[in-house]
Amino acid sequence: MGFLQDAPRLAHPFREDRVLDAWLAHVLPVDRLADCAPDLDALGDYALDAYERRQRTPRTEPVLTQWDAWGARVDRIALTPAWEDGPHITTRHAVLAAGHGESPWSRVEEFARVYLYHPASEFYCCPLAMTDGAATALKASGNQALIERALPHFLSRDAGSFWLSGQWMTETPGGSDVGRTETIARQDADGQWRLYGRKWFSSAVVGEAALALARPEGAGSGTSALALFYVETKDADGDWQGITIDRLKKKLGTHELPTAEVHLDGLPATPVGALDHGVRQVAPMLNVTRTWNAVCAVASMARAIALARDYATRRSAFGARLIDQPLHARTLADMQATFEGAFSLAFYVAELLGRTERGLGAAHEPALLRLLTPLAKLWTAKASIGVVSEALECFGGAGYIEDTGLPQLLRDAQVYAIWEGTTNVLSLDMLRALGSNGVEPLRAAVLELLPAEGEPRRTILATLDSAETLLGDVVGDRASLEASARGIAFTLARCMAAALLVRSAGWGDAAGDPRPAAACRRFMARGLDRLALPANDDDTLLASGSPAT
Ligand code: MFK
Repeated sequence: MGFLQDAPRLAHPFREDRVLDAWLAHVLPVDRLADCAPDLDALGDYALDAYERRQRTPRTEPVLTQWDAWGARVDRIALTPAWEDGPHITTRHAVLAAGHGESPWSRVEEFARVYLYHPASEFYCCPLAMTDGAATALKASGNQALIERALPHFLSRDAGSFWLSGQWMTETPGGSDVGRTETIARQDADGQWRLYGRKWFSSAVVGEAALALARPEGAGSGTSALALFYVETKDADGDWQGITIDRLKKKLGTHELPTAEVHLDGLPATPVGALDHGVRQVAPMLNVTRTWNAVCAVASMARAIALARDYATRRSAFGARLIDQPLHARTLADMQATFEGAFSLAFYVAELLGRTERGLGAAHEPALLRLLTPLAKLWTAKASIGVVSEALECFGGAGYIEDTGLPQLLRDAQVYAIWEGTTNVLSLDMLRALGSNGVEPLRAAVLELLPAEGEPRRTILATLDSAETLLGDVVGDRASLEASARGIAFTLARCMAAALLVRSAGWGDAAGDPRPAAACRRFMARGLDRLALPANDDDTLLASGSPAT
């Protein structure tokens, strides 16, 4: 046997993550950190074990069995081992329960757990996110009967009583345009609401409950006429009630996640609130799942970089280890700087969410949270795809080989930019969120984070000014405003991330660690301004696929 390449090894995801470590040390009081550290350490152990197990065992996927041997319709889904583990590991370490405690740090403590667990979860984090979102939306609804019925299950610390919830919105006519929902809600003779229709992407069909949008029979068209319903998927005997599973989706990635197409035929349903404005009622759920999306995107980046960094110390080419080669080191440094910016923004949103939910934030923080949630979601998703793709390249040909487990990272990362709203839909949501306050809440947050003078402050504020000027120029012309939205979104996200990196650089300097300041310098050196041109005729000309005339 000739030369054999050492495989990359994964460092302990909790004990050896300096970025998470520094953030926790600065945003959590000492006693809160001491309380949650054992859970974080255990989730890091779990992730490490799962990674090592994955190197030895072949992947499995969920399997749907629609009929039993005797012809009965059963719609049973066999899950992967990691999914079977999901309820046990997440309730034992209070992943969801942590987020719904009384303290302003609850969300910080929750999302640190999510970050560590996600890369091992095989996307069990997807229905977990929706369960968290459902708990949040039910609390916001004030529907006491549903809160008492569902929340003890959703937030349980015991796998035996834990329930997952879905978020059933997507239908064939409306993925983004949910206002085109065709599912009908009809009251039967006993006054029980029942749902009839087809949900086209159900990522938590194995869940015990769901929040579903439907149009009450006779209601008008469009978004405002939709109602939000709470449903339970099985009856008291454990049989599906008014649900058939048509098939599991074949997807680019997230293969372990049993995404289903389902038919609803008389599924009993309870209105969450008034029988209209269902999207408004489900919005707290969307904003929570979008925060999960951002944290999970960042977790995928962390995993890809950790493997690429380790591999760079084991692989030599042209007489030197990769890590000692200037261009490879620069590539890793760029990935790390992007990751640190994305981490800072995603976790700042978690900080804000915890404070705001408990009414403890500064006056500008609710509007800031509303604005930063779509920005964090859309920008971390795109950053994750870029960083994970670059990480695969760091392995050369091995990065393209299935049984290294690396290609799966890239396939899975692609989903972050699509589900929970595409980059463009989230950019338009940013316009909605800018509302009457514009960029002022973001400017206030940036000013709070930055020292009174210095180059980062000048650059960040000048870039914010440019974004504001462009917004002012296009605000009266809807086409130009929409065409500019993505560029404005990326620019605002980068400004906020840069200000947070300045804060981390200060923490690093105080601790004698020069790396956070280096990440800040590198991030800013890659520029903050991503402003695009206003809409112009070239968009229409170039987007058209018509034959040349
Ligand atoms: C491991 C990773 C974790 C994450 C996993 C999660 C996986 C989940 C898989 C899925 O379910 S993917 C499906 C997700 N689908 C979407 O995200 C839908 C994308 N479309 C949108 O986001 C649209 O913007 C939306 C359907 C929400 C609204 O479009 P419309 O029909 O143009 O609604 P409109 O009239 O602008 O808004 C209706 C109301 O909702 C308004 O309030 P009012 O009634 O008071 O005027 C809006 O202000 C409000 N609203 C909309 N988005 C909001 C919001 N309020 C707060 N926050 C928001 N984000």
